[in-house]
Amino acid sequence: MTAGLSPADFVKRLDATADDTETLLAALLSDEVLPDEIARPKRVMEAMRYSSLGGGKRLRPFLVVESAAVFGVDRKAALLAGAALECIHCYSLIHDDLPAMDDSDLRRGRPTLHKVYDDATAILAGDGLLTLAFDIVTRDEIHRDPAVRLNLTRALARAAGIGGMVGGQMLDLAGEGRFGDTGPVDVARVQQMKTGALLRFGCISGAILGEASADDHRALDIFGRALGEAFQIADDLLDVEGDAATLGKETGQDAALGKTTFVTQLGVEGARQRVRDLLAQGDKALDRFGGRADVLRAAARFVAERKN
Ligand code: GRG
Repeated sequence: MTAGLSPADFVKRLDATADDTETLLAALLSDEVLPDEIARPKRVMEAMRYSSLGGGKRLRPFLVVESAAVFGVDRKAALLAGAALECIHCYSLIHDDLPAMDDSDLRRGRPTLHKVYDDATAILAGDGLLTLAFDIVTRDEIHRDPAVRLNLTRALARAAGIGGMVGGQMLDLAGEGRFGDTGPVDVARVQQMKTGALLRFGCISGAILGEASADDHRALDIFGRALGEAFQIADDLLDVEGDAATLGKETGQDAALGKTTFVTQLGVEGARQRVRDLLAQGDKALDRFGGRADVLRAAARFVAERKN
């Protein structure tokens, strides 16, 4: 763990942001109809709350809040941007669990949404969370300057969309051979898009909200990419070595699907070494921020060493 922040202090900070995010999401997902909305149907609202509340590490909101803290951004604004990012993350998990995608029964230690409701409700709950995210990032409370809100909105769209998470999911499905032989899988590229793009957004969002210099923005970009890859390698390692009860989802799924992962490519020891290299890369990028980036450094270690 990084000097200046004990593991216990890090967990306290992570938990505090998770609690604040939970409260905020509960308010954003209330049944109260907003101006220009017509009605919020009970079933879709309940489904959205089922998948967004009461679970998850809230790592992405934490990255938004802590990258924003580097630039002294108002915590309330950062939490709101973090809640938007978490909405997109939760939507991606709902859709990923559907029979047409990964067909998973368990998520965050509970039955998946389509098992509790049905496929149609799960698709609509995911769609609802995705669109709500874009409602949130355009709100005045995010930043007084509409140009900053626009930058944030565009960055979020690019992270979540065809050139980011959605595109990565498409490449991942193709890599499973679902659409015939589409050639060798570029694991690093798939994961950079599918999982890395949202994590990277979490790290650069602070620079956007803080109207950081181009060099500071670039440093967080490098850190965010390293953290994203480390997260995915840790995920691949957990699929091989993790414990289903701690993880809250089935393990061994990659092997069952015959998937190419960082672990199949690098081996377990090679994957661990790559994580160490990525942590060093991330630390180096953060050097310019000194102690202001201690929490981000600790976050990268948490991501690499996580057990769930
Ligand atoms: C359906 C468009 C679409 C995309 C799905 C991200 C994704 C793309 C699918 C998730 C599949 C998966 C389990 C990927 C591994 C990495 C990952 C996103 C793990 C879950 O993230 P955590 O560990 O989860 O941050 P919590 O529950 O803590 O929020």
